[in-house]
Amino acid sequence: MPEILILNGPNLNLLGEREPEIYGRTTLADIEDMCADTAAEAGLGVRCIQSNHEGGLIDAVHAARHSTIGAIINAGAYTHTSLALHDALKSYDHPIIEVHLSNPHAREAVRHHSYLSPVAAAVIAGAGAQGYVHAVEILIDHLTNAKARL
Ligand code: CA2
Repeated sequence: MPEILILNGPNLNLLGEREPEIYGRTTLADIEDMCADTAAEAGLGVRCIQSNHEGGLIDAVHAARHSTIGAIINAGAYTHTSLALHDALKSYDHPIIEVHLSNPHAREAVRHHSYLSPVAAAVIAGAGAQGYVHAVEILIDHLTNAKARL
């Protein structure tokens, strides 16, 4: 079964435990299950990886280059700092959907720039956990209609 990469960055393992007023009460395991259910409807599997380390995220992207067909990424705070993750994603030749639980543009100025957005086919922000499900749907649409869009 073809797989999509669901990649989550630093501190997102704490979802549901801390700061529910910003990030909601849904755990990362719940989000991964929701993504798996939506992907399965399209005959796709998911590979879910969370890392608190920049290099761990980069290694996950490299490992997925030839074994996944698209990616959903919430790089957490590395979104706003990591040129290295940007470079790794540039070498990933499949559609990427960037997701944020909150809307970084409605928060501090330091969160307004994303190193990921230039390499993303779409960005979803502020839709909470449901944003990941939308991201899977959008990724499936990109994979299905890629030829028609050219
Ligand atoms: O809104 C998002 O999804 C973010 O990517 C979350 C990052 C933040 O740095 C970005 O600006 C926007 C932070 C993730 C922290 O996750 C936590 C989860 C539970 C409790 C505490 C932090």
